Amino acid sequence: MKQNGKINIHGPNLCQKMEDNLKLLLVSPLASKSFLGGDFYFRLPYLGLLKVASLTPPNWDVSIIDEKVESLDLTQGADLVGITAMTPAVNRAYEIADSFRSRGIKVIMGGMHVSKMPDEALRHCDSVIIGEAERLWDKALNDCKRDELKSIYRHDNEYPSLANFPAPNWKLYEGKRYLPVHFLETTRGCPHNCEFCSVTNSFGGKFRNRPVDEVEREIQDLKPFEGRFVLKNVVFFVDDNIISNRKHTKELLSRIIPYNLKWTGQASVNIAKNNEILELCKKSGCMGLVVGFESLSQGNLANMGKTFNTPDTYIDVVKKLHDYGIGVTGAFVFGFDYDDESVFDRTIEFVIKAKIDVCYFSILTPYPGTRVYSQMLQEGRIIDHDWSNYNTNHVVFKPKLMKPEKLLDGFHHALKESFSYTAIFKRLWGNGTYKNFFYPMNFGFRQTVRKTIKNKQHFSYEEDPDS
Ligand code: B12
Ligand code: SF4
Repeated sequence: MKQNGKINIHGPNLCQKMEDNLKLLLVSPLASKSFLGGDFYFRLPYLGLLKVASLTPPNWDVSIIDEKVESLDLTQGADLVGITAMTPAVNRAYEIADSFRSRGIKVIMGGMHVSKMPDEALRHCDSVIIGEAERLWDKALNDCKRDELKSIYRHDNEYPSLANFPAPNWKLYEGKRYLPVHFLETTRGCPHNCEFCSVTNSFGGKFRNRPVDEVEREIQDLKPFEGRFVLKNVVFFVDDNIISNRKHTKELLSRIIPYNLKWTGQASVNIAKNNEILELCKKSGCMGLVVGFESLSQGNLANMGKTFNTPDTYIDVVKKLHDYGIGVTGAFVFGFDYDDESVFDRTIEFVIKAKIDVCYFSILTPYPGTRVYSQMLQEGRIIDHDWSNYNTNHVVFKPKLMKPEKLLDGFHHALKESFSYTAIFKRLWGNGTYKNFFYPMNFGFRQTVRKTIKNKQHFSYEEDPDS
């Protein structure tokens, strides 16, 4: 029973309310210490909650609040609250869950972190959806209406097919002041299971592709952004590797050529070996790709299980992509077991020499569910258990070949040097890639870098006298 928009906690259960529409509030909490958390240049829309909204039956009125772009009123009424959370946002997610539950409102949580730590999450919410919402969410909503919510919903030893699901409704994000980009997904899963990555343990070890017809229909229905944006029809393919299944990729890229998109996505270094795909990328409007170089050390790459990456060929990979007008966001991680203090200068030198369009540096972070997490727990190397610091710009573990402070300082040094004005111009000058995309992106990163360094982490771990 609603009174002045607030829920009366002693009111009828949801089953009795079924004649009215029910109110579902979906929340994406802010990871305030995250490099890509609330910063203006990285106000990107969250596809996961749009997918959950699209799976919700029409007798629910759905709204989404993303704390990155708007504030959340914790006193508002709702019949059910759904909260997502990556690890660095989960503490805030728990605060929000506690607050709604204290007023008798049921809370369901989903997403990467709680899927790995359901027992922890159940201390703050009524129910956890483990893994993908598809084929679980409708069951949970039905149970909720009958007041029979289970604590855990999970898939039985399988991952759902990605066919025949409704497209996200982007109207839910209208007026939210996001950067003008639509997120779109064509694949889930990855067989490589790199030691630091959450993808294989969350989405499985096989690439699952969405039917190309459905992706094309989704693209057809996207409305270009209004306003004074230079690029109005930008799509980010969130797939971890746009060339996961070459046949699917070729068909998809051929089909999207007529839609005049400008798109970005992520790909493995192997894309440089496939001229046909590179040509299709160019023709279909690819502005740039995030490429996971990860490390310049073969030892690190062997440890993490990414042996198809060979540092000797990295410069040629970048050059090849540039030949097709495709910019390269080079992703590197610092703090692996073979990294000593020389890794930072070597990487700075490399990104300038290779003319990487944007440098995306991270500090190795042991996310729950990953191999590196189990290994570090077992070796007693984790020094910080505060999830809000698991944001790839804090050091939460003891590196093998340097002190945690040195890893942090080196990371800041690499960011500062790679985003100095001189370095930005040296990296971008003459690349032939989209200037009106990569210059603003670099200046945006530069500002975020300065903020990250200013809000520097302070260490409070105790030094082990034997180490
Ligand atoms: C696009 C992307 C981004 C974008 C956009 C983020 C966003 N808010 O969407 C940007 C670049 C901003 C970004 C930032 C970061 N990211 Co990111 N990102 C991704 C990426 C590549 C795709 C996300 C996506 O859209 N997936 C597709 C959707 C449909 O899946 P989903 O979100 O998981 O949602 C499904 C289920 O999880 C579930 N679900 C999710 N939420 C909920 C909620 C409810 C109520 C229910 C019922 C179900 C449910 O249902 C959905 C449909 O099945 C993933 C990798 C991946 N493959 O997922 C990494 C990934 C999620 N990111 C990761 C990380 C670490 C980060 C950063 C910390 C990096 C950084 N250096 O700062 C920041 C954190 C930002 C923040 N929280 O504020 C990690 C997360 C690990 C973890 N344990 O949390 C991932 C998995 C990458 C990895 N390789 O490990 N990221
Ligand atoms: S880092 Fe890339 S290749 Fe490795 S498991 Fe994650 S998605 Fe797959």
